Amino acid sequence: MFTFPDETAAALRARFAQEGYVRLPGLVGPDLLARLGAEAGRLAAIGQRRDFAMACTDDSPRHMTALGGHLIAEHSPLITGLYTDPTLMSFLQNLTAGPVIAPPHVLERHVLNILHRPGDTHGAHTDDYPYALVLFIEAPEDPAAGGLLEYAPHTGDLGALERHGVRRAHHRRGDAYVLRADTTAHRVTALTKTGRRRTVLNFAYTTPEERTTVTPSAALLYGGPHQER
Ligand SMILES: O=C(O)CCC(=O)C(=O)O
Ligand SMILES: [Fe+2]
Repeated sequence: MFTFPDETAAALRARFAQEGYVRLPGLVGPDLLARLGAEAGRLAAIGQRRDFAMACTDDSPRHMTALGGHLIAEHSPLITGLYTDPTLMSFLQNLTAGPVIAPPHVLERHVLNILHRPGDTHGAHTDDYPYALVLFIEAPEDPAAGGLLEYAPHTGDLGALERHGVRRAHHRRGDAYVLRADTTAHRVTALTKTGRRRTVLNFAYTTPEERTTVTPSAALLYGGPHQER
């Protein structure tokens, strides 16, 4: 079901600590990818279109169809099962060198983000919880079509994304990555072409020791009623 990188745990852990990011090419096998594609298609119908500027992240833009963890918990045993998959959990614990657990609110645990129109983007932010595992169900093959992850290691300063040294990563369907999401400013570049889609699952995890300050961002993007600005 999952194919983990052919690298030692120590090497991956060192890279994750240094970069706040590790790429997991081809993590999701073809059978699971097909099932997730069908599931995302079904779920998209109950997702909500979001077009607004997020006040608590310097008014960075959100343009996408999004589905929060509460709806996924209600409608997708497949996704909630993957979220706690023992092989995934033990990979994450190895990578982060410590226990990982689900955040307290189901809304934030597993979310589906669908960029499907030119200009669709997930603007600059940090996440509330430390770790994000992002799985690509659909993605443009061509980096010129946008949907690239941009991130700035070891800073929550969103301005760092405008400066020299910002990292940029292209992913294909079936790929995944892990991000140190609370201390790495990040965003997804806008789709540039019609007919391209970028659909990801974001699995959020925290640790037993973590004392998280929950921002309004998840409720604004995934909750309802929506507050347009
Ligand atoms: O789509 C991505 O690659 C990132 C998603 C993200 O940053 C988030 O859902 O918080
Ligand atoms: Fe994020």
